[in-house]
Amino acid sequence: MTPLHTLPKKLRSLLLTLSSSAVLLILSGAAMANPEIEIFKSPSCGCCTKWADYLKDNGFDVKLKETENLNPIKMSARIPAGKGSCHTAFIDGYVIEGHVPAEDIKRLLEEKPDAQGLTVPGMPVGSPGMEMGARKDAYQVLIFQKDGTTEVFSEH
Ligand SMILES: [Cu+2]
Repeated sequence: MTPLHTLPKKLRSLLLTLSSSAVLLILSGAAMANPEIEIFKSPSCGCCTKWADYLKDNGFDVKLKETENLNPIKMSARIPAGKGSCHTAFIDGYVIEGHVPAEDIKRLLEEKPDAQGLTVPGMPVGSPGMEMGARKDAYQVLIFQKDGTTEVFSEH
């Protein structure tokens, strides 16, 4: 290979420009990588695993954490009383509780509202990971604050 310093000056600066734009491309690729979501579930929870697989299929980088006792995690996540579900997840500083659709998580990450997170209380049949044949119950995604107040984020 020709040593760089023996190349004509113009060609040399062109090569340097090209390599620095390659570095920029790599860096912007990293910024656009799949968002990482950390999901806490009990080892026996099947619908939690189905929701995790659904998120993988929708472009999330899923890190599954299994624990027998989710209570301390739900406490620290400040899930509003009576509005909890089976699994608790964390993404980009937000809490995602229960069977929240991927589109709502993506909207949350885009809009970045001042909030603690999203929850789908209970486990509505027909929500992602809770598929049971053709049955699909209507449900709401709630956005909640640290103080436990909630508002409707979306309806499905
Ligand atoms: Cu569930």
